[in-house]
Amino acid sequence: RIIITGALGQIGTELTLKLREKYGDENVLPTDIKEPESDELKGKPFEILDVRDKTRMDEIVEDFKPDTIMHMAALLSATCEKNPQFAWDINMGGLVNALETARERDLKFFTPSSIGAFGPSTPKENTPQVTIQRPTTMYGVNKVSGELLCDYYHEKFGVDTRGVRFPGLISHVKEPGGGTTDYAVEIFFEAIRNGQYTSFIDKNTNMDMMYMDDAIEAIIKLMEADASNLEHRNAFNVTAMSINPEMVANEIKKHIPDFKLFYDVDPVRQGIAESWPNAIDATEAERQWGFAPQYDLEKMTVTMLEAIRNK
Ligand code: VAH
Repeated sequence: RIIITGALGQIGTELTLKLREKYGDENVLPTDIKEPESDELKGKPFEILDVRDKTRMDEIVEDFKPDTIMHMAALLSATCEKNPQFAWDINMGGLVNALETARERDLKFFTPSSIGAFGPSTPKENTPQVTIQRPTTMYGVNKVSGELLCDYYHEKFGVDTRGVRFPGLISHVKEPGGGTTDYAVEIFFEAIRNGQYTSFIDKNTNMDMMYMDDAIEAIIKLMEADASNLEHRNAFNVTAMSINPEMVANEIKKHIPDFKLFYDVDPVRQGIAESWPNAIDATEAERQWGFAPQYDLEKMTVTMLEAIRNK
């Protein structure tokens, strides 16, 4: 039985749908700070929860009696730079409450880290699983602190904590909000709606990305992996492709030949992007728990354009 925080977020939405399908509606309790709007989430078990409210978290967990908590509630990189103190409050306050709940009730624990946990002094190509992590964004400080705290809860209290460092995630069910990699989602929606897109990230900026189906599969695969195989825990490098705006535009043009890509670079998000790796190495995740993404840029583009057309 799984409780999810941040269940209305970009990952949380599809994670909820997939887990319900896999384990049954009655075994999955999505929570978030507001009621669901989409029909798919309405009418089934759901609870309002602000992850800063430990008392409420305890009440919900006492009632639902999960064996696993998937802590997805967090603010993304660009949002964190706008209000770093609030970001610390949500991202770290929420994480501590979720970890304490897992410790007190012996729950299995998942929370995502990010390529944002790396900084300018991290090797940019084939970024190793174990390497220097001195991020220069509040989001990155939250993510690297979160990784260390999750490892601490495992070593000190025996909590079964597991995590992945997600790249930019591309989805059409729920669009992201406040991320640096959001250009790679917006470009597909704009291509269908307007036949053009103005990118806030510059043309030769390479970042790791992954299609959402591969991200959800990775979470499930990691959580079902035999703990004795895990030499790392928080958090595994995972990625499916390293791309830049020009590469996405060229792939879109195979389907929409007149598509036009323009640039209006946002210095804040460009600065964040340039502090991150260009391409990380996911071989440890592949080796230790069988991580195997199915979508490359070509397949993701076909899938995104078709899904958005049908929306
Ligand atoms: C962000 N989508 O842009 C998130 C993610 C690696 C990027 O952490 O902040």
